[in-house]
This record gives sequence, structure tokens and C-alpha cells, in this order.
Amino acid sequence: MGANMGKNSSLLDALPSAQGTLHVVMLGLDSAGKTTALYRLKFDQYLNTVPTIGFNCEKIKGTVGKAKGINFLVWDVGGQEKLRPLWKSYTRCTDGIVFVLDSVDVERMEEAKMELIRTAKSPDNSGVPILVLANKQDLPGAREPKELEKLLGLHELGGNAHGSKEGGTHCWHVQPACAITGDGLHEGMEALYDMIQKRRKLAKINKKKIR
Ligand code: G3D
Ligand code: MG
Repeated sequence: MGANMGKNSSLLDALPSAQGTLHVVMLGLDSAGKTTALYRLKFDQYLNTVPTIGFNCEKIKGTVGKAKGINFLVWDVGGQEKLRPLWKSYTRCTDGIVFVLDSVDVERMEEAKMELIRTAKSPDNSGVPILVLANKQDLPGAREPKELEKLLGLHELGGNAHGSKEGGTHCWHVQPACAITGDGLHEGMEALYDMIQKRRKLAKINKKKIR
């Protein structure tokens, strides 16, 4: 399944598309904190996680700022190396990508960068906004967003949410967070929502221009 799925069938297609619900997929290396973040967003509490084989999927409601009341359907896909080929089938037709990062694990930063760039450059994800969740900010030695931007080479992906343009098609934003306490998670979802809205507005304008 997954890696061998036909071009026209994805798990997302199998779901009834709830009106107004935004589809978001959480990616990132194993043990970055994706499942912890998902369940903290969902239940507002810490849940003990086990490594994800397959995926988790939950409906989340935005609580902060413009994203208040917005429904997100969030997919949390296993991050172990052998599962990564599956990411492709989840990221098709998604409104936004949350890339969860262990901000302490500098040893695996290059690996995270490779996976992020691979995801961003996949034609299916062209222009999909990316929220980088700089997780585990509670731990000593956690890198700051500015440094992570550099380590991940985010500028190669496109302008960030604040408008700088350096080629590439992606809007991105780095949000410092702690999935255990929940700090920064809803702020991150708001930033993602903001980028999704901007992209939609631009698409509308461009459509009008073509007419
Ligand atoms: P994954 O779904 O990305 O693979 P998990 O990652 O959510 O399973 O988390 C992996 C480990 O990181 C878990 O610890 C979890 O408690 C921890 N973790 C997640 N987010 C944070 C955070 O913000 N800060 C700290 N300090 N730890 C975090 P265990 O010990 O269960 O492996
Ligand atoms: Mg997991």
C-alpha cells in the first residue's frame, strides 16, 4: 500500500470531505514529537505515545486568533525511515504540511532537512504552505527558530510567511513549540491557517487575471 498506490487513489480520497475542513499532514523524523503534538492539540493533555506504525488521524479545532473555530483534519504519519515512502500518499491534496522537528537533535538535522526538501519538492505538494514546528523547546540546547531556518535551508523553499522572496513556491513559518505542555501548538496552527488563506486568495486573483 502507500508507496505503490496508484496516482489516482489516496487515503484522502477515501474520506468524505467535510465542508470547510482543512486537511493537514504532520511529517517529520521518528520521535520528533508528532503524535505527542497531535494528541495535545486534540485533548489538551499529554498522552504517552508509542512509535507510530501506520498513522493517526484526528479532527482538531483551532482556538487561537483567526484560526479560532476552524476545523483541521490532521494526519500523523509514522516517521521511521521504512515508513517515509508512505508520506507521499498522505500529502497529496493536502492544504498544509506541519513538519515537526526535534530542535535539540542536531545530529539528525541533515536527515530532517533532506526529508523536508524531498517533501516540498514533490510536484504533488507544489506551493503547499509548510509550518515547521520547532519542537522540544523545553529541553536545554534547543536551537532557536532563526538557527533552524538556516540549518534546514528553508530559504531554498521560497519566501517565508512574512513575504521575503528567494525563489521556490512555498510559504513557510517556523514556530517554536513544546508538544508536552502544548506551548506554541495553536499559535502554529494559526500561522498555518494564515498561510493557507493567503495562498487561496492569491490563487483567486491569478484565476481572475487569466480570464
Ligand atoms: P513521533 O510521533 O514524532 O515519533 P512522539 O514522536 O510524539 O512519539 O514523541 C517521541 C518522544 O519525544 C516521546 O518521549 C515524547 O514524550 C517526547 N517529546 C515529544 N514532544 C516533546 C517536547 O516538546 N519536549 C520534550 N522534552 N519531549 C518531547 P519518549 O520518552 O516516550 O520516547
Ligand atoms: Mg508517532
